Amino acid sequence: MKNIDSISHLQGKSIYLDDLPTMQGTLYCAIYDAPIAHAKIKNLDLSIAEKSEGVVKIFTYKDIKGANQIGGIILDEQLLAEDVVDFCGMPIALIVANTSENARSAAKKIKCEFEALPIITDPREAMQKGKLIIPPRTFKIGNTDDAWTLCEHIFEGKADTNGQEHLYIETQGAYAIPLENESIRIYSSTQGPTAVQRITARVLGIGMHQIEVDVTRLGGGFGGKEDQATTWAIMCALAAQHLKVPVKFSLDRLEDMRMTGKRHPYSSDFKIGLDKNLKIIAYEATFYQNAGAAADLSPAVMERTLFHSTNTYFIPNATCTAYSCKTNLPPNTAFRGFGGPQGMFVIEAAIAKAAAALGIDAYEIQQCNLMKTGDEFLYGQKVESEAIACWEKAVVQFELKKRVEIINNFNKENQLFKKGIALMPICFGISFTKTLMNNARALVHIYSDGTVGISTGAVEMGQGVNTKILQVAAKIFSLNTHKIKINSTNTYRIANTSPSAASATADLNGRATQMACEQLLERLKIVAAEMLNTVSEKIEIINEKIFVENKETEITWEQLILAAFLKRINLSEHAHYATPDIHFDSSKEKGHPFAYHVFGTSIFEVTIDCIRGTYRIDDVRVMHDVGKSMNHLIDRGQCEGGIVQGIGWMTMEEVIYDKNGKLRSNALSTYKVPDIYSVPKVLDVLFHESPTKNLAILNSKAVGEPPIMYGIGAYFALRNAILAFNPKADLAFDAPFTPEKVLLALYAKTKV
Ligand code: LUZ
Ligand code: MOS
Repeated sequence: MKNIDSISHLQGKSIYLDDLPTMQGTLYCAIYDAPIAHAKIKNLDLSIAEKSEGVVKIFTYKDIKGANQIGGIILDEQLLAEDVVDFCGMPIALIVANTSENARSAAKKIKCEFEALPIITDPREAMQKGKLIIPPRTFKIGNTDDAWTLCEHIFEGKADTNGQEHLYIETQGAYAIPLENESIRIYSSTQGPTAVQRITARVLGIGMHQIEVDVTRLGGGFGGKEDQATTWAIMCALAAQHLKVPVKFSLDRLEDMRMTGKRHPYSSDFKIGLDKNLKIIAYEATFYQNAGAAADLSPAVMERTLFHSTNTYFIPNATCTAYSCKTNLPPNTAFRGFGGPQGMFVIEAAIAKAAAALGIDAYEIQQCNLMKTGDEFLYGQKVESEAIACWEKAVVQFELKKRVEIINNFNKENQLFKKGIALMPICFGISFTKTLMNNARALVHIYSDGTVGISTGAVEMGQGVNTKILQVAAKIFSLNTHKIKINSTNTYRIANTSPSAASATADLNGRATQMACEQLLERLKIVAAEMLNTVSEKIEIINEKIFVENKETEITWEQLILAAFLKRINLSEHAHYATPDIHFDSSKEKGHPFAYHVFGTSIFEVTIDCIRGTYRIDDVRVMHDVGKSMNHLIDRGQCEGGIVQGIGWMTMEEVIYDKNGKLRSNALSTYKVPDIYSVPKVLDVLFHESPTKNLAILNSKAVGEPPIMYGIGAYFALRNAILAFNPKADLAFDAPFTPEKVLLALYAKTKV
């Protein structure tokens, strides 16, 4: 089945926030944001701006009736700065005017004096100065201190990854409409409607029941709208509360890039020990996460780094520690993978370092350390592993041996071009790491004409979740998909939602939908049995026809629904699903936090121009664990998109803040994202089918985040190509591998 949105997307008919018809009298926002990364606000002068054309009102924190506090996990972030700004782009004043243009031009007329304070942009410096968001955490298994003596080879090093701009095509935005009795309806481009509802209520000083958040779809989220869509929704709601008129705000691209947080950059240290058979005996890693100026989701992101710090390898002795470091950058936030990729890069760097020193290929180390079922992660969960199955299938079906031979021959014959190959196995835990978030609800109405309307907590952001939910209902009712509609995500219909995140949205909301539909179906079978003088166990509904003991009857779905309606049978159901059997004890840092894991192996081949440092990602081949895919097109799309986004993070996307905390890569002219030309010539995704014990929706495993981590293979393939040219080069692990860095590495000094 195709994505239900594909035709309307193609025709430009899909409705996004900015497509909503605006009501008469709507006003528009702009933000005056901090031009300096850390400073006391000495004198804020709004007088000229207030007289600017079209300006209705300029709000500061003084206008907030509730709390000036938007922190989600920790209450440490002001909506509008009071006395101090602590990152460039921090909102100070909200300008509301009759047009966006007038609001923005008034913002430029605000004058403010600042008294500069010291600026920290480096996480290690922040850690040394004691600036931490939360106390450090350590996950461990076995005893690394004792294990080093058992190791034949020990290697140490440092590995850094940079941030990543979400670059959702639809920028952040919201539209707030004041209703009677202080209620407000907010249309928001958010992954977390309940987060918007909860925190707007806090800032406005009203109850959550006064706030209706409605989301039709997003033009991309990637984590950037899990927490950080809230700010803009509150800005609109705050103005609507005071002015009693609808207020709208869509950030332009530069505002969005400047004011919102990104993927967390990490700087990390590692130490790895292997025995003579290349088994990893011991591993230590220390992660310094650059959280930015407030917690946002950083503690949870840091936690997932620890969960994924050993990737897909069984390591009997591992100790991993993470620090969430407070710096003067915009608060960094969720981004596809949620800290997992940052953790996985470091163990891959450790393996690459060991392989180079031992004069072998990294895949020899990777292969003999893959987890097998029953092996334990450093957080205590025993794995049901598809790691070896995916790896072996990839090696055979994609003919690794032959490819390595071709590449070796090419490198022997060519001086000015070099090829590199790398394998990247992945393992990603599915479930929110906060156990309490793993639940969802669905509301299913069957209307008296036999059509069906479904509401869930899932937000469609292009990932195809609505299509999957529709498939669930269509399958259970055996109903034509045209008779089913997935409605907007709305906090009046579905309450207390978890954000659409953690790759778990289709699992959680799909299971709730499945439960609601199954309850309705049971009820309908009783009605059908009465109509046909039989018992409900003998009834089946197939393609909108009622069957008794496999024999088709004259009764149609529509007739059955009408009959049920006339009998005053309840044709609506609301179901709640909570993932069973998951738990985590953070006092011991042990438990069983994930419903299951997703596995896979990718093979990357690249070619470098050794004169220019330019390169091509030639071929990418992936064996990806899908369980039993319920929608091949959507799952393939998620894999392809994730892989290209991962390649972008690892090779070309370079978020640059200067020492003063100013974003230099602040536009698409200075920040390069993958385009159609960056897509590898060959991008082969094959699906590996695996058992799932019914924790995935219809046994179709989660697919949203895992593929981004394949992209790490691009980094190591480039590294291998460089080493083919300059075998003794002393190379740092410092992603992204931009052409500049590749060029410098090709001619890097050799080790002494
Ligand atoms: N968001 C979250 C996530 O709040 N918790 C998680 O564990 C998570 N994992 C991945 C992506 N978003
Ligand atoms: Mo996400 S990083 O699943 O919002």
